[in-house]
Amino acid sequence: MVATFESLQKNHPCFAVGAKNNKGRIHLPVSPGCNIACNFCQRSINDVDNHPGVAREIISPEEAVEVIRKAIALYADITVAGVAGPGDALATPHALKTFRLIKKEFPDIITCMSTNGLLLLDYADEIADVGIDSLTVTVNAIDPEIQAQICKSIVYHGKLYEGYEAAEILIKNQLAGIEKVSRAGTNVKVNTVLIPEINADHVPVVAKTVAAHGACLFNIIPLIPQHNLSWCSAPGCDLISKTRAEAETYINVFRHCQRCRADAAGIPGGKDISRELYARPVRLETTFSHG
Ligand code: CLF
Ligand code: SF4
Repeated sequence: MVATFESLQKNHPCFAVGAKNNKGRIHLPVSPGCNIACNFCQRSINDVDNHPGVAREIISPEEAVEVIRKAIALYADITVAGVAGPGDALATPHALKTFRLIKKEFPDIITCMSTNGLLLLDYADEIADVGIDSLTVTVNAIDPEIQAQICKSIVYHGKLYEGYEAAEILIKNQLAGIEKVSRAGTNVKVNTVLIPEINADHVPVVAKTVAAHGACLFNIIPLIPQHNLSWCSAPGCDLISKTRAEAETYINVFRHCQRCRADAAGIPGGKDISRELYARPVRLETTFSHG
């Protein structure tokens, strides 16, 4: 039995509609690889950058169980165990394996997975079978012309697709996947990166469309201008507020996003305890991100 939307609003920090609920989450960096190439994504292994796609280390599903045990002992308010990268949670099998172990060891903790949605339709049945409570799908556009400016390419079932063709496949799979997992009872939140020069006017249409496909919550994430989108601007408060208000006519809107690292731990925006849980980085930087 997965958690209800009402219980997530009280117990999941990223489902608090309205005031913060001051619950904590532990991110488990078990997913190193990605199957798409977002133009804003800057992935790396380090302990200083404070944005999605960054972790101190990559851990195994078995190590993740021990990290949760330690995190709960250190910090009683952790209610959610999530996988948010540093790559895509469905691009490698480690996240689903981790959640199966978590369900056995910690049946009361809320399980949360974040994905770009390329493989969501393929894994919808397994996600339902594992009993993941909340799923975040990052949907940055539902128009392939716009999406093609945000994501350069995808690798789907072993084949590389670029530009418009890649965007069409990604959007189709995201929407069909959201519909399928929502129907199966999983709570779906959609994250949309707000990019003033590319999708600002389009974000309300994304909100309307994902709501029609079953998503229950929408989170607008301001762009961090980096990598191939370093030429774009970070949206200002006025644009963020206006876009959130427009989106809210279609779907509940989450307003407390902290653009977390893939190894974040504690209450989002509060004291982070990840330094006490993860080792210092040992691997070299690569390019690439998530929320
Ligand atoms: Fe982590 Fe994401 Fe789950 Fe939350 S974060 S996988 S839904 S438990 Fe939350 Fe962090 Fe924003 Fe993500 S504040 S970046 S929305
Ligand atoms: Fe992959 Fe996420 Fe980076 Fe996009 S933002 S390339 S989905 S890791």
